Amino acid sequence: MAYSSRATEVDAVVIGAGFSGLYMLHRLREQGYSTRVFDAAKGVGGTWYWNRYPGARCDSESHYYCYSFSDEIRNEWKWSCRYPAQPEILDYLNFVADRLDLKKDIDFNTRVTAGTYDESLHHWTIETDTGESVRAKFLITAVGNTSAPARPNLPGLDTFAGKVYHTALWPHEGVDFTGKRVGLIGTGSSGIQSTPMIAQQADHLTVFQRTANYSVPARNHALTDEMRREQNEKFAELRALTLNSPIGMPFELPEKSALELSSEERTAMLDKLWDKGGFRFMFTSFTDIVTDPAANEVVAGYIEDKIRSTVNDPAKADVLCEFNHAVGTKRPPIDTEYYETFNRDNVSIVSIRKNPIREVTADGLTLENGDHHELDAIVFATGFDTVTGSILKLNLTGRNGQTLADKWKDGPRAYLGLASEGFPNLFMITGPQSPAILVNFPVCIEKHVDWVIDAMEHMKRTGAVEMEATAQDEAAWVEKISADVEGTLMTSTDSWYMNSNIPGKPKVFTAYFPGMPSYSEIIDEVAANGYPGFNLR
Ligand code: N01
Repeated sequence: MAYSSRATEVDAVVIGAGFSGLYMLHRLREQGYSTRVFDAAKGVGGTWYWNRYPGARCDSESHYYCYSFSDEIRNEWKWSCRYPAQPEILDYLNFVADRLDLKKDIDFNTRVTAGTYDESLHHWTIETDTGESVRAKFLITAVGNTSAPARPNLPGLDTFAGKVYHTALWPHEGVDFTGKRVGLIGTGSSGIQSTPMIAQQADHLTVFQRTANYSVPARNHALTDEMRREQNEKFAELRALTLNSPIGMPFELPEKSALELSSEERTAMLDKLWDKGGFRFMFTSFTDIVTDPAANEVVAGYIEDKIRSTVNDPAKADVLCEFNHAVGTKRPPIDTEYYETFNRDNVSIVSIRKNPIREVTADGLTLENGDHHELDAIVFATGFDTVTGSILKLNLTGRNGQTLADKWKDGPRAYLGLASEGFPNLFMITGPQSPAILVNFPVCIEKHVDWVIDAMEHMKRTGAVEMEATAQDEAAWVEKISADVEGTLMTSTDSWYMNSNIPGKPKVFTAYFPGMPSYSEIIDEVAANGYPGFNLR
């Protein structure tokens, strides 16, 4: 089929132009598939397009939070620092899109509103909010896992006279909080990153905390030419470590249980990693943090001591240490001066765990016990309808008129985290029940995109027009997802990993837990053996 960015019949439609969608488009074009890409945003970037809140920066380090597929791109791009801020990552994705000339094939400002599979014609019909209807043999979702912002429905919010913001829908022109009394709700990664920045500007910042989090210092720093040269020279070695790592980061794996070491040895290990900063603290210290409650307590206790020695006011420290879950069972936040910020006179912390917000009034928030906080602005750092939210919003209907929403009403069902029975020729990049949310995203993205391309090429070679997961293999995969995480501490916490951050969502673990290397082995073997678990027709 001749390639046309305006064709209404194409080989593939890709939804999303972030890290996943851009690489997917590049590979599809390389293999000669006519493709259209839709994105609701005005530009590329996905999560990095929308999340422009003050302090937004990557928690993974720049030299591995990027594409690996092109030596040229890697050599041409220079990261400024260890953890780049959102504008720099957005610049990088624009650079990649321009370098590969991808933008001409992306329809921006266009939201996909529905997708329906026609089983007699073996194609998907994709509808958009611009009134277009496009037919495609393949539908590929590249919509991310944290891309449907969630805001609690607080009574009275519409009566609030001040400004209301959500971290994931931040105004592009920025916000000036000078002279304002700001209330920030939520202490996940977004709240923890934005707190120090808002505090520097606002007249007063009140952080409303439902769950105390365990944050570790990032220790961001500029990269010198020497550091960049070393990272480049060691690329092959670091890539090997990355591919061998459960979380897709070039870290040496931990070797010992926290309980095998003496108290002095444990502290020395944690001190070293605390000083180094970032995810290494959680992922390279001990083997058993999320499997053994005693090991978990060692790490949680260490962080609590750090918080208490950082925060001068013991009452504030008490609130910040009001832990109710095991460390590592929610996505670990990485911060820059988060706890230090509570030493400022213009910053307070309010626990809303047992004393929740009762209502919003014209001039602020009132808690259940009647305490009232006068505010000029409210910032929701309350996260997302994670993992399934953005996929379900696409209104997909598969064979026999079954909707994905109906099929997934008790939780996602996605064979290998890539496909779902009843929805032929639908592939989900970083889909539910893959390891994506527990892994450095670009690693999982590149693996998924390459796997999907191989599957499409296999279909081309064998003359198959339809590829669909079998109900039986999908059921076994869904069972495996739960079985793999059973007995760990991960299931003991309400978290977005457990699908339980949004009221009403079924509480199920949403990721493949054993890590990226074993997952890659499984999906590679499926490909090598002619795609068992799929019906190819
Ligand atoms: O969202 P979250 P996020 N009343 O869901 C609270 C990625 N990310 O945007 O824990 C009061 O983690 C909620 O409380 P609780 C990263 O993967 C990456 O911060 O549910 N509070 C929690 O404190 C991350 O994990 C980066 O009790 C309410 C907070 O809001 C994911 O995105 C940066 C509430 C939500 O935390 C999501 O992070 C930022 C309510 N009704 C994000 N509802 C980088 O790598 C929710 N909360 C840089």
